[in-house]
Amino acid sequence: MMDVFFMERDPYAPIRHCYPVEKVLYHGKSQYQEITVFESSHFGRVLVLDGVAQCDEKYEFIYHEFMAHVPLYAHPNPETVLIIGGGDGGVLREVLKHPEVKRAVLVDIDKEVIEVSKQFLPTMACAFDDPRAIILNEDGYKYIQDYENEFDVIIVDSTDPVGFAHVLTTEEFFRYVYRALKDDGIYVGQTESIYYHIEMVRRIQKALRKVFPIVDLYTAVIPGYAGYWWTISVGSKKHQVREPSREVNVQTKLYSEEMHKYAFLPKGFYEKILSDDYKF
Ligand code: AG3
Repeated sequence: MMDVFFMERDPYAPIRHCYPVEKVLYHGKSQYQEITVFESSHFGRVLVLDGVAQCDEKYEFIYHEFMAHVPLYAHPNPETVLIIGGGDGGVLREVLKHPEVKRAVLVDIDKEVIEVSKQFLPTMACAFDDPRAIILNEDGYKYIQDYENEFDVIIVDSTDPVGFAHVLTTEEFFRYVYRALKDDGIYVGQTESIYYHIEMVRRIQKALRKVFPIVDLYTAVIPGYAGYWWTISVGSKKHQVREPSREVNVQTKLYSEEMHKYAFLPKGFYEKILSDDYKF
């Protein structure tokens, strides 16, 4: 038997992950990107967009739990949540675990990612039919420009900031996010790894600091993403974000009150790595 591997193409990482492929379940091209789902022995099913692994069945819970529960627990009463991207449904599943959430709008530009996820990644794409979910296939950058004082939490679960996702990490976009949030709203977005993508982390953090009074950075170790030590950036209008503001009671595998606090970088180290002079 021949061993078949998939080599991913993270555009910025100096290394490429190779996944053993048992079976390709889907491969197609949408209007926006190439979409692949394959089965891999250790990881289960892996979703790949334009050659970059987005999530795998084994470890997706780490990323999705931290993307959703950190802002939702930092907020005292998150009723209205906007997810930009997130077409696999993983963040939506976690967001809707909060009974406080009355409405979760998911805006993913690519309908086919949602369709493929529903068909091949049912453990992630399991909340699309929740009556509180509103699913739109629109450009998130344009969508957000129509809203003011609307959302308690905005989560940007995008692909890497290259190509059409780049605009979702710019100061202009963060100004729209700020306006679309209520006056105590919280934004989070995935912002790449500390080791391999530090220049991107710095650029995005600087842009956020021009817009939000409270900016922070937390991390989670994601085995499927090159660089592993993955960052999530926060912009908050009013609330501190380093600790949950309510009792943690949703069912999770890794997220907890303790892990929420642990996820944030010590303040001294955080400031140090944001300086352009700091080299690993
Ligand atoms: N979205 C962010 C994935 C980033 C992966 N980047 C990389 N491996 N270079 C994930 C979507 C999951 N809902």
